[in-house]
Amino acid sequence: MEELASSISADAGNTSGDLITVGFSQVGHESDWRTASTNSVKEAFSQENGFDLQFVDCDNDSEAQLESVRNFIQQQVDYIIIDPIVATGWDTVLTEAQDADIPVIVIDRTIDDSDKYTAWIGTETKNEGLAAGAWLKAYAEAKGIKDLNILVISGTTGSSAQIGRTEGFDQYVESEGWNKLDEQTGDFTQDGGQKVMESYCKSYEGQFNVVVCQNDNEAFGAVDAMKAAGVSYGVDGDVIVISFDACKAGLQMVLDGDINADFQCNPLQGPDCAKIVQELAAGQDVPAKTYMAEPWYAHDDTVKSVSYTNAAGEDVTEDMIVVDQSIVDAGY
Ligand code: GZL
Repeated sequence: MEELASSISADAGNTSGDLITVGFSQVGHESDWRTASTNSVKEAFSQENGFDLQFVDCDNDSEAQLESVRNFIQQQVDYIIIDPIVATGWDTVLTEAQDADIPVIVIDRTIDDSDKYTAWIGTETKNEGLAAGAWLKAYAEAKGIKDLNILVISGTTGSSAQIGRTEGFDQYVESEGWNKLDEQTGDFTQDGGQKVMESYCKSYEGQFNVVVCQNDNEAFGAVDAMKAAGVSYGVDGDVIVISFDACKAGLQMVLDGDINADFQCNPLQGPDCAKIVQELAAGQDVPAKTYMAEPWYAHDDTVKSVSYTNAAGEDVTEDMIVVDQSIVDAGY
């Protein structure tokens, strides 16, 4: 098991007794989004803010992640933060943490087979998929595109982000009768996106006019593969490109017209998570769920807003924000 561990606790001489010790089990380092997520937690859980953070990068390895949580339990940390690589297989180790009286906070992705944790902070990824489907429907209508032949490069299989985005987008595939030619995982990485798109360009040459990448790093790779294969894409091309995350580099590609629309997933859970830990340490009640705000971006205003029924069953209408340089510069 390859575990990249780094303790950023205070240097040796520190009397950590006056610091709250927190173990953070992070998915890995697969994307720009993940880097922003890690930095957000490390900055919020600094020694200056009263924390001794033990950080483990689980390198997208679920076994390593379960072991990192067990190690935190053995170290008797005060709190455990988990961003779960996959949504299932958690109840046993969460029971062990509960038995050890260590509160667990889940950030970003969800755990779907256990409720033995104190709080969750993240985003509703099904809404991201629904908003993308609603945007594509409106965009195709506005452009007079009758037939949509769609290729999907999905995220890490079994992660709540992959499950949610697929579930939401597929609701439109079904209801609109779109032709989804294929869906293969790119594991949320640029290399994964490139490899899948290279294969798609061979297997589906001339048959597709939409590519949905479930994060920006996959889109970076997919665009490189289409360029190499002589396939035109983006606002002036034959293939519509949809992405998720809306990190800085992704927003730049939206501004440049290489990505048509990008649905943000907010990675900056650090401050909210630190606030929850401090409230727990002070014996206060904390919200069980905290949802992060997430805007939707597009290259232009062909579609000014998207209307859909969200994961909570509410009919919503949300603006599409046209990207300009100031938005890119302010990106994470
Ligand atoms: C989303 C997050 C995903 C991002 C990817 O909630 O877990 O993992 O979309 C990241 O960029 O790798």
